[in-house]
Amino acid sequence: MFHALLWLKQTDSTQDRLKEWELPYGSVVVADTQTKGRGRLGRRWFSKEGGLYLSFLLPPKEFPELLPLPLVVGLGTLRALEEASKTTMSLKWPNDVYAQGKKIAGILTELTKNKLIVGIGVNVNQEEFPDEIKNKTTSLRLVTKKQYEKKDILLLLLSHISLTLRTLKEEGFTALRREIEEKLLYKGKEVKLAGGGEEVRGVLVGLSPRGGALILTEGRIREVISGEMSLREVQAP
Ligand code: BTX
Repeated sequence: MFHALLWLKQTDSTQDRLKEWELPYGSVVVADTQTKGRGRLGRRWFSKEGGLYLSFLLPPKEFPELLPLPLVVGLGTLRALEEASKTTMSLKWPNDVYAQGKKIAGILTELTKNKLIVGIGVNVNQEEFPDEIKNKTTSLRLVTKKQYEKKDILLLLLSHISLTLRTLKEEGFTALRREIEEKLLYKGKEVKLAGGGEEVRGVLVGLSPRGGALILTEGRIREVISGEMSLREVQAP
């Protein structure tokens, strides 16, 4: 699935390198630091030395369903990070990996006319984060007290992600749904999904066959499919 690798010292955003450069499908761009790393909806992704920042290019025709994509790439990322750290982690719908209740990796998917670009930011060796995120962020180093070779983490990520993407392409999301549900952060908990002027509050019961979040609210199950909505746990008063 992955054929070529470009490893840059610094760039604006690895997403934009794949957007602007005409590289073949399967190309991977990695950077040691990014000056304009981004998350969803124009949010910032802190991309200092020590983290792993990568994007890869997929043929959009082979992955027509965008909703499950970050979850499926997230599952590959989670399997790789669990193997590297020998700890268990969770997936937060729709696009983050959590370790010890804190964000350790995030996935961003962007689609242009003929390019499907998937970006992953993984906190690997960082020991500190900016004030605004430090209480809700962690890294492999903080979790295990060990230092990692980013090259080893990259190879683990690419091998696990090519497996989960192949399963998605050949068997569909339903083949991965149970495993993702088992890893789902806040499953069975009271949550709030907010965004785009809408808010849904209820118990997160699982995932729909197309990758939506299923929320039990006012006695019925609602499927939330907007990847623009952010999930939060509602703390008991
Ligand atoms: P997201 O929109 O779900 O999460 C962004 C939010 O995460 C930010 O608003 C902030 O609260 C928090 N955050 C920012 N930086 C970090 C960090 N280093 N660790 C943990 N939390 C953080 C998630 O978006 C998708 C992120 C993808 C990043 C990759 S890096 C390679 C590629 N290039 C690029 O510009 N983006 C992607």
